[in-house]
Amino acid sequence: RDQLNRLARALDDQEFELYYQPQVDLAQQRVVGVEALIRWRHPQRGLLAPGHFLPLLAGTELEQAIDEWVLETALRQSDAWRHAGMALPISVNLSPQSLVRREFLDVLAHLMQQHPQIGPGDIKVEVLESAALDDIDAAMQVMEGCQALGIELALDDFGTGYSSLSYLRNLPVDLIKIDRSFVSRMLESDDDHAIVESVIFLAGKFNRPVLAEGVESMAHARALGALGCHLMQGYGIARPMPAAEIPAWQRSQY
Ligand code: G
Ligand code: G
Ligand code: MN
Ligand code: NA
Repeated sequence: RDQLNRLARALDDQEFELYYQPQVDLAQQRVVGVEALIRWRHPQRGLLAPGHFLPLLAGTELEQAIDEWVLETALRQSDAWRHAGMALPISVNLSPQSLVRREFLDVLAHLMQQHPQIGPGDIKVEVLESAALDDIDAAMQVMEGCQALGIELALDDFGTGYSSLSYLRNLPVDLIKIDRSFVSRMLESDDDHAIVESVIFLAGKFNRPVLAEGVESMAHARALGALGCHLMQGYGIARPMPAAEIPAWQRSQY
């Protein structure tokens, strides 16, 4: 209770921030987008990662409010980067409950109306397969509603859930993200390497682009490139950073 009140106050007091982690296409040597990752700038404890506060919010109304805040902040950032001449698609993470709430589509449609410059593919939503599992009919409706609004869908943490294969067939996702746990271990573990290789193969069979997260070094990047996966994200490429640092980072790269 107390903790929830404190988090509600943090939202009111604008203590949350979005950091952005670049996603690149190493074959084409270009930045393809950024993933928005929430942080809490706590007045006493400093910058807190989501693991310190998101779990407290699971299933609450405050969690819905934070999803709205994340979307609104990302939409504003998208407008700002467009005005600065940068085309940089932004992926956002939403709570599992939003994915299965049909009312969430109204919120989303309203937000998109307020940002008419935002075009198809400028905003992506990352979906956890575990969230879709909660209520598959509702999830399908929300996902199709997103796509109707020009919002693309990425399947996050792919490979960690139970029904990955049937999801790949049924869910209308535009991109598959290989979970970082497999990618970060792929150089030491034959098993993890085999999982990464299989996911890349499978995504190809289903005609879905695939992005590897948790690319912690250039050795990881080369190993992925050898398997035909060129879309990547990870500490070996860039850490999540404040929006203001993205333009300089991009100039320093390509
Ligand atoms: O940024 P970090 O690596 O600490 O993120 C940890 C987890 O928190 C990741 O699984 C990520 O998907 C999740 N996460 C990060 N930002 C957000 C957000 O804005 N909303 C939600 N619901 N989850 C987020
Ligand atoms: O589950 P999701 O993909 O949304 O999680 C993103 C989280 O992963 C962020 O909190 C981000 O800080 C973290 N992350 C990003 N790149 C790397 C990496 O190369 N290694 C590790 N261990 N974590 C990473
Ligand atoms: Mn994610
Ligand atoms: Na992930």
